[in-house]
Amino acid sequence: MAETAPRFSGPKRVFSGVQPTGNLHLGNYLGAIRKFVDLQEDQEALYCIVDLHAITVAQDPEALRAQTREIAAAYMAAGIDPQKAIIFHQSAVSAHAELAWIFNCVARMGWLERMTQFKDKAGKDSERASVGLFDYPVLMAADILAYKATHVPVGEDQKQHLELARDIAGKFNKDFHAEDFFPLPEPLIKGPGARIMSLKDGCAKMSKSDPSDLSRINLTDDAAMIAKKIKKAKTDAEPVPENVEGLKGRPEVENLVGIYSALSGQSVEEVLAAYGGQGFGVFKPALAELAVDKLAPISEEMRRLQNDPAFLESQLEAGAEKANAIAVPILREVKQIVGFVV
Ligand code: AQP
Repeated sequence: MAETAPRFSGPKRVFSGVQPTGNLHLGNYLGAIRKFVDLQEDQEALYCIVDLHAITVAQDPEALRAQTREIAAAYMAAGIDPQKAIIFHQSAVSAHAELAWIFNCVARMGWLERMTQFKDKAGKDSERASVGLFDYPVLMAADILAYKATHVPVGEDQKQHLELARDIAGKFNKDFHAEDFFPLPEPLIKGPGARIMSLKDGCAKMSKSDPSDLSRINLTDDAAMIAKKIKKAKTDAEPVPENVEGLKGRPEVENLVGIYSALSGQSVEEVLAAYGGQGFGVFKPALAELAVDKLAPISEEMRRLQNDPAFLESQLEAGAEKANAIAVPILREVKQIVGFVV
């Protein structure tokens, strides 16, 4: 479905977001936030805290506000510099919701019915899921295209939603004879950490909503908790394999080796060369030490920043002003193209 040859001639611009739904974990960090930090250096980048997405499932209002500040703290603690990248919360820029409505009238029901994340999240009781949860990918397309963003760093789980955003952009351009008005945004998924799995089940992704806290490493976990979770992580009776072939059929082991690789910057082959043939009694403590080494400075800085909610909110407000300055003129053009009186 997605068109492949973007001829969009606007600037390269990065957009991505994280939901303020609590339990920010290692998968969110390695799959998304860490990439955000690298990308802020070379081009304009907007990093959103997608609170409109968060309310597609029930949220406690006070917790939602605190979690929004928590993501802002995590962004900055991980190394996103608000002087280089725009950090803001989605509900502060009304263009997201306005453009989503217009895109609702562009996207087709059949496209949304194919989205696997809705099926996973709504489960068997999809009749009782919110309309917002079903419509989530359309809002995501609006998030990206409200800024004519060209590149979107996300984890593997968002691939299908990105394809839908490309389809919506392409259909809008075609339906309104506005050739190349919207770019067809490129997903930036590849690289270590694109799909971190649960510590309890190597076939399920590490997730905020997993009822077992032992399934994930939270960015707020202290050193003792990280060590405990890695010690209790599911493995098998065999030692660490000596080559990549030996990871086949051992998803939990593959996940732990992948986490070591993503955190250390070593290739999987290098990790296996160092630990192949050794038991998990050796590998797990080494992984725990590495994880603590990389994550402790982030969680410490997050705690420090979270003690100053006024500072975090002032950063979000300043970011929202910059985001609005980009989105408002784009939305005005969209309204003109669609035929609204502007
Ligand atoms: N396990 C993961 N491995 C790699 N990347 C991941 N991401 C999420 N889980 C993994 C990426 O993190 C970014 C922010 O995700 P989100 O907050 O929008 O929510 P999500 O994708 O729904 O992630 P969760 O944490 O798993 O939440 P629940 O439990 O609600 O489904 C995205 O770029 C995502 O790809």
